[in-house]
Amino acid sequence: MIDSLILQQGSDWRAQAEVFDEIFFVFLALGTLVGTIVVSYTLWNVYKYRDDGSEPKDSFDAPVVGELPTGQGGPKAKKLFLSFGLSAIVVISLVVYAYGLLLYVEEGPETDEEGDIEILVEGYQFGWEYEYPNGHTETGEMIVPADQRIDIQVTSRDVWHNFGSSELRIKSDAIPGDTNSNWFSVSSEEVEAQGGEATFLVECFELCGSGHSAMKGQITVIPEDEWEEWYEDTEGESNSSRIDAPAPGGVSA
Ligand SMILES: [Cu+2]
Repeated sequence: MIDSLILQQGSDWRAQAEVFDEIFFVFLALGTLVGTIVVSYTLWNVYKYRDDGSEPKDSFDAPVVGELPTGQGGPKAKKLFLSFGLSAIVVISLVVYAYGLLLYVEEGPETDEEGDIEILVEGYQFGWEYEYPNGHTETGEMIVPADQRIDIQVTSRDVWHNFGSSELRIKSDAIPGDTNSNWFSVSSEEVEAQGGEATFLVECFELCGSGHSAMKGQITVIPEDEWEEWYEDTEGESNSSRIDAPAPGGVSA
């Protein structure tokens, strides 16, 4: 199920949403399994050691208050060792597994530097402005190609905002004078599935003023060749407009 979602670009390319969905699924499955075993074992013992009114057998080794169930050999110690060992294996495996995936989310997939697209995201009261490497700016809608790693540098020109898209599982603080890096990537399969243009809602996740709840934007993902055409056109535009006036906005230092 998860394999089919993996991006085609390279075998180790996975969108953040896929990684987080996998972590959620693994924790849910293991939690359900362990929970079922523990509850079943408890109920079985409740039944096995129920008070049926008869006298306790002499061989029954009842637990005593203050007794530590260790180091005495026999079945008790074995059981303790087994449950401790299993718990440790499960917990340590989960930590290593989840931490490895989170490191991947932090750093993002490998790219050849040429293909990297870095977009400056600047929040303001109340909207989002995107600046492309060629200086072109868009307001509200970020247009990006499919099958590419998109790097974003998030900042703000006034107060604290938070740039996020729930569907893409990305979220970054937008703080004046500071930039936060993040990345995302959408496969061409996803773009095709949404009819040649995949759209994702962008919202502000930091209460920033009276227009906060309306501070929405959109990430639009289109096929790579279409995007390149669009991007070349923007280059012409921004070059001519840059001569008339210096580019407004941009990242303030
Ligand atoms: Cu905001």
